[in-house]
Amino acid sequence: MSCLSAADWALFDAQGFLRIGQVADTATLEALRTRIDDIMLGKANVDYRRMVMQLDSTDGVYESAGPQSHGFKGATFGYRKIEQLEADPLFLAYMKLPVFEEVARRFYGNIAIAPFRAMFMNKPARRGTFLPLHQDRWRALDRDPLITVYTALDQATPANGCVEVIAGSHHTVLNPAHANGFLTADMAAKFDDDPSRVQLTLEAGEVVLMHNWTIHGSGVNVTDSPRRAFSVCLMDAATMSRRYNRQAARCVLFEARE
Ligand SMILES: O=C(O)CCC(=O)C(=O)O
Repeated sequence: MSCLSAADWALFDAQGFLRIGQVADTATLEALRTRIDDIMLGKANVDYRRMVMQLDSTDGVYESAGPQSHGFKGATFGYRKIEQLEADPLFLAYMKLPVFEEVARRFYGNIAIAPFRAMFMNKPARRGTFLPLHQDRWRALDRDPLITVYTALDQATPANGCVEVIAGSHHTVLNPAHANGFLTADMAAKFDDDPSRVQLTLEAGEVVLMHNWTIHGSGVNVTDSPRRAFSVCLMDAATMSRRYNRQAARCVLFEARE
């Protein structure tokens, strides 16, 4: 039986994003939060050499966040981003939930589907880095990943730097020349007072499906609690990286079906 209806998909197609509610039970959500905290503190039984870990900026400026590179960078809750969480069994089990396979197959059909990235995004308490408006696309890939499954691990609000999206912006790539889909400052300024700008205030555990071309960004966290999220971008497992001249996938999440 399908978890999502034709009406859900019609709304997704119109908006470029869709809230699908809570997917994990409370215990699973708490386990994911504990696991990511343990990973940040260096206490988790994971291969840290496989994980891309980036420290948050100290001034909120995107360009001054730490390098995005493999390996542990100290026991701190001050990480901005941790990638390759498919290497952690708990996060991997969550990514494999049937509802996410249904979502992935809606975009890719019965082929093998892989995570392009399985990423923790953090706005540490009283910290965070301003994330400028962008679309999730990478010129180095020979085809665009189409769908991201975004799970709020904590409640997300404007005060703690929730994601903002431009509804209906997913039909065109605005700045195809940029390697990572970022808008120019002039392009971004046009959306300052756009009525389609939506702040994604989310409950802890709430899941949002995002078309990869939906323009989005996020602010900083002025509260005393972290705003943690888990974002999984799914792609055709055959996607090639032109930079490395090999398949971009590190693993297959959903095998091709007969
Ligand atoms: O959580 C955030 O602040 C941004 C996440 C994001 O850009 C993404 O998941 O693609």
